[in-house]
Amino acid sequence: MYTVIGGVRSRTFRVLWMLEELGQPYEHLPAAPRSDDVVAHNPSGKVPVLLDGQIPLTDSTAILTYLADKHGAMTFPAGTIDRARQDGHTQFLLDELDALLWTASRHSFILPEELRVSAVKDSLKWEYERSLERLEWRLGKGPYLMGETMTVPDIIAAHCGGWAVVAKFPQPNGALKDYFERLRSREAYQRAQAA
Ligand SMILES: N[C@@H](CCC(=O)N[C@@H](CS)C(=O)NCC(=O)O)C(=O)O
Repeated sequence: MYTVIGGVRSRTFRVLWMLEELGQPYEHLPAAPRSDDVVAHNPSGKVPVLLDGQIPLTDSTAILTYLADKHGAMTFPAGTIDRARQDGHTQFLLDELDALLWTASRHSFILPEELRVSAVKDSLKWEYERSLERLEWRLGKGPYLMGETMTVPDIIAAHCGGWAVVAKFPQPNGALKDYFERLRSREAYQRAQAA
């Protein structure tokens, strides 16, 4: 049995969505970052944490990859060219979407107030807009980043897209807007949100 620790309005959502896509049962403990329930399994206090039985796993991308490999879905097999391309999309998203959004969050409400530099958000938004152009190029004809098969990076992309709405970052048009809407309209996405 899996236990997912972390609130739905965090990167924990990625794990909940993946488990819904895989049709795997899980329990959800919506604990706040740095709370005792989180620190007990992850000394950094960060969420998500996935308990596979009693074993804690951390870091959303590692968890998604583990689940996809273990259940043989939402991924191409390790050691294939397709997997290398899939992992390239994942790394791009972490470097060029997730990192920008996370830096903006840190300068909004994570860092001690005296260390926050609000002005940095203008350059992050500018960079994010360029990242969206690159993502559209990577998507090509779609419907998913890896063509007909939905995989791990699609979950990260759609999560970052939703995060960008909350963070008031630039929003995509055209094919990329349709792509995000296609992912958000999935039943598994809706079920994860209801968590
Ligand atoms: N790379 C990690 C980042 C985890 C992370 O920073 N999570 C945030 C919530 S989305 C958190 O717990 N922040 C609390 C903190 O930084 O103290 C992942 O993808 O899981």
